[in-house]
Amino acid sequence: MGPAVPAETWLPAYIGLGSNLGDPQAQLERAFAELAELPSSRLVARSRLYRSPPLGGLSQPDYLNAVAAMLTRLEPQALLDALHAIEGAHGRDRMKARRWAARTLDLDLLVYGDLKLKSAQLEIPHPGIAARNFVLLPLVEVAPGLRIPGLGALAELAAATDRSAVELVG
Ligand code: A4P
Ligand code: MG
Repeated sequence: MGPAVPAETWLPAYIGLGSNLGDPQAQLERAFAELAELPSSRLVARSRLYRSPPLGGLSQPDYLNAVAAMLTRLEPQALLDALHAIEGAHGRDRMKARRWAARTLDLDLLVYGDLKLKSAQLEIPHPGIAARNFVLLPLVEVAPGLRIPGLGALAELAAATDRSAVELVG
């Protein structure tokens, strides 16, 4: 008998995309195409694009944000490494950039299956989700029934979030 065929465990993962430099709309379009090419992964759905002023009151251009729904067989750290590689291909230099500085492309791993994880490299769910309308609105678009580990029903969080500063771009 040959070796046992490993069970195919495809898990849903949600990626937050953000850009406020170098033609953000083009950056996000390219990032979606690159996410669709990730190994052992499928791009299942993509949200529309949302424009909002920078969080944190820094003087920098407005952001465009979106969310990608994936199915993946990659482990969380391997998926994050792949996201960092895509960021790098968009000219983002993590060594030089200051935290919360303007960026050509930021990819955050928002949710990975039912996983709750907190290590030095990776926190899942991403700690910013509940406080960020520019994450909640595109996320609920692609995953209206999602329950976020530790946070509960996404639809309730999205319904309660302030929409005033977020503009749907399309
Ligand atoms: N890291 C840990 N957990 C995760 C995760 N779940 N997903 C670590 C992605 N990365 C995670 O991230 C810093 C470190 O977080 C990484 O080394 C990774 O191992 P980073 O992307 O290098 O730094 P950053 O993005 O500058 O910091 P941070 O805290 O991730 O900032 P955010 O939360 O990404 O915020 N305003 C608007 N309107 N829209 C935005 O998208 N984004 C930011 C950046 C600020 N203001 C914004 C927006
Ligand atoms: Mg980030």
